[in-house]
Order: sequence, then C-alpha cells, then structure tokens
Amino acid sequence: MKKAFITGVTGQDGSYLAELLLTKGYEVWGLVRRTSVFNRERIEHIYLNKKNENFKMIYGDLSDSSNLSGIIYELEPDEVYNLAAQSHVGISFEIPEYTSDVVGTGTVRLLDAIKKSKKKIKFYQASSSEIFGKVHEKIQSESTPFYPRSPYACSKAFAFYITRNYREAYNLFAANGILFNHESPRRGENFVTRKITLSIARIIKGLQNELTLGNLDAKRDWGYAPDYVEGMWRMLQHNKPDDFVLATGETHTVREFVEKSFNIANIDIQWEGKGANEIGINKSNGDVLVKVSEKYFRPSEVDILQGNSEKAKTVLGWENKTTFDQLIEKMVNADIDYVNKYNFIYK
Ligand code: NAP
Ligand code: G4F
Repeated sequence: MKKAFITGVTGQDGSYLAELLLTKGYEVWGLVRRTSVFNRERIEHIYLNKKNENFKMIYGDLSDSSNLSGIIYELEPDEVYNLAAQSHVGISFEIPEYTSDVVGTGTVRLLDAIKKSKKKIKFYQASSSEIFGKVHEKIQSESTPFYPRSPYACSKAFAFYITRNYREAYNLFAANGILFNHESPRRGENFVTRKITLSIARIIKGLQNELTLGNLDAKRDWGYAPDYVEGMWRMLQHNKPDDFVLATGETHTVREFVEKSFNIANIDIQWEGKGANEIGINKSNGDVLVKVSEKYFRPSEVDILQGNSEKAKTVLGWENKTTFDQLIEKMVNADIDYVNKYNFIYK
C-alpha cells in the first residue's frame, strides 16, 4: 500500500486529493494545524466514515522545520503533496512576511526534510499561474517567463525554483504543478467565485441585499478542482519529474462569472456606471444587486490569465473535463442547497 502525506489537507484541493488517493488504495496522512475552532468541514465526511481507516491526521505547520522533518522521518511516505499555503493573493499584501515564510521557506523546509530521508520520496509542489502575473505571452505555458505581482506570487515563484533546484542538485523526484485557478463548492468563501455564488444564494433567500466586489474586468482561466487533483497525482506517477501547466485554455471576466451565476437563479443583470461607481441592476425590478468597492482592488493586479496545458495532455494524458458553465452551475446550486439547509456537508 502506497503512503501519501498531504500538507493543506483541510483546504479545497487537499480534501479532494485525499478522497482521490483513498479511492486508489493509498494510506493518506494529512497535516492539520492546531486551531482554536475546528476547521475540518472539508474532510469531516472522510474521517468520520469508518470505511476510511486509511486516512490519518497529524499535527504540524509549514513554519516548523523540526516538526516537518520529524514527520518525514517517522512516516517515510512514498509521495508528498505540498498544498499548504496562505493562498489568498489579496491578503498576501497585508501579511507579506508570513506569506513568504509559509509559501516560500515552508517549501524548502519540506524539501530539505525529504532530501535527508533514506527513502526515495516523490514530491509535488502546488505552484500557481499567479507566477505569470503581468503576462509576457497571451497564453501561458511552461516556457512563459515569470512576472509575479504580489507577495504570494513572489513566494510561489521562489518555491517553484527551489523545487526545480532540489530536483537538479539532489536528484529528487520533485514536480511543479503550475495550476490555473480551480474552484468548487469547497472553495474558500473569500475567493471571488465562491463569494459570488454564496452571495447569490443568500440574496435569493433574502439574507443579503447586495454583492460588493473589486475588479470586475480581471480575467481568469477557471477550472474545477476535482479535475485538477487528478493531474497532481498523474505528475507523480510519470516516469520522470517535470513541471506541468494545468488549465482549461479559456479565459473569462469576473463580470461574466457574475452574470452567468445570476442567470442560474433566473436573474438578468444590467450594468450601469464605470469603475468604482459601477453597479449591477436586476433588469426585472431595478434592484441594485452588485456594487464595486475600491477596498477589493489590489495594489498590483493580474489582469488576465489563460493557460496552455498541451504538455500535460500529451505527456500525462490529463485533460480538463468540466466546462465554465458546468462549474458555475455546480457552485450556484451547491450554495443554494447550503443556504437552504445550513447544516451543509461538503460534497
Ligand atoms: P486553501 O483552500 O486556501 O487551503 C490551504 C491549506 O493550507 C489549508 O489546509 C490550510 O490550513 C493550510 N495552511 C495554511 N497555512 C499553513 C501553515 N502555516 N502550515 C500548514 N498548513 C497551512 O487552498 P487551495 O485552493 O486548496 O490550494 C491548494 C494549494 O494550491 C495552495 O498552495 C495554493 O496556493 C495552490 N494553488 C491553488 C490554486 C487554486 O485555484 N485553488 C491555483 C494554483 C495554486 P487551515 O485550514 O488550517 O487554514
Ligand atoms: O478569486 P481570487 O481571489 O483568485 P486569484 O487572485 O486569482 O488567486 C487564486 O488563484 C491563483 C491561481 O492563479 C492561486 F494561486 C491562488 O492561491 C488563488 O487560489 O481573485 C480572482 C480575481 C482577481 O483579479 C481579483 O482582483 O478576481 C478579482 N476580484 C474582484 N472582486 C476579487 C473580488 N477577488 C476577491 N478575492 N474578492 C473580490 O471581491
């Protein structure tokens, strides 16, 4: 039985990856942090199910090298997936030093513990399309130069290079997955897609009046998280370590995401005004449902991301499965259920 160790198991991707690896017969160990309030909603359905006796949790933190090296020494996993991060780009401007420590130095801490292990351990690094930032090419691939635009993206760029460096210097099986945005009903509530779908569910239930956003013109390549964790696993099953882009190949504005999400709830949005004064109105009754606030603008923005995952298709046989419209439908419907039931269990 293969043993996997996942950092960030309580996060969106960690929870889907744990499910995937359990179905493939792995013993899965997830790193969890001590928190004053339990934050394990995304993995509750896994560890409360007696059938998942191969799922185990272990306390730790990416800021604690002695803890990480102790875990690698004790567990001797076959595969390590480093998904832990302060992953919010906007918030990284508020806490740049912490973000660099966890996202950047945290990756070296883990790589170094793996380097010292007697076992040949495969390592997956959760790299990000944010490293392309102020893009040098219209469509970004593994060969596109980096131009990071936030403390988060600068830290991910460092983590990318240190992963590649450990691969070349110490012959580690270390792979970077350069993943474009991927979403799901388990997405954190302060990322733009989930903020939109949850707000719409609350608006139609009468629990919220309006949705306030930042840059409506930003464009992203949005996929569906369960499709992407399959790609992470494939990278570690390949016969040699390498770097791969996972993306849908399409790009859409935040504005489009808002319009399509409201459409699922049979509401048509009409836009009026410009910049911070722009509003989105319910066409049928004139209610203001969307506002813009400069509070959500970033000091330096990534205007557009659009990925080319041809290499992952050719080498790994990985392809995006879920369309933009299907993703929106899944998220809006899940949030409508969530708000209706309240005692929502992540699916
Ligand atoms: P997420 O939902 O924000 O989850 C982040 C995870 O990291 C959580 O389990 C969190 O634990 C953990 N974590 C944060 N700080 C930590 C620390 N100091 N020590 C240990 N664990 C810590 O992120 P995600 O969307 O699943 O993304 C997974 C990874 O992929 C992240 O590295 C992210 O930067 C990267 N990525 C994501 C996307 C995307 O679109 N989702 C795209 C490209 C790359 P708590 O639950 O305790 O906070
Ligand atoms: O949903 P976002 O916060 O995601 P962002 O910044 O693209 O980062 C996510 O994807 C990266 C991969 O490219 C990951 F590496 C990273 O960890 C994270 O998962 O923002 C998307 C866009 C931005 O341009 C932002 O300015 O939406 C814009 N936006 C507009 N209004 C907003 C809002 N973003 C947020 N979070 N909240 C708003 O109200």
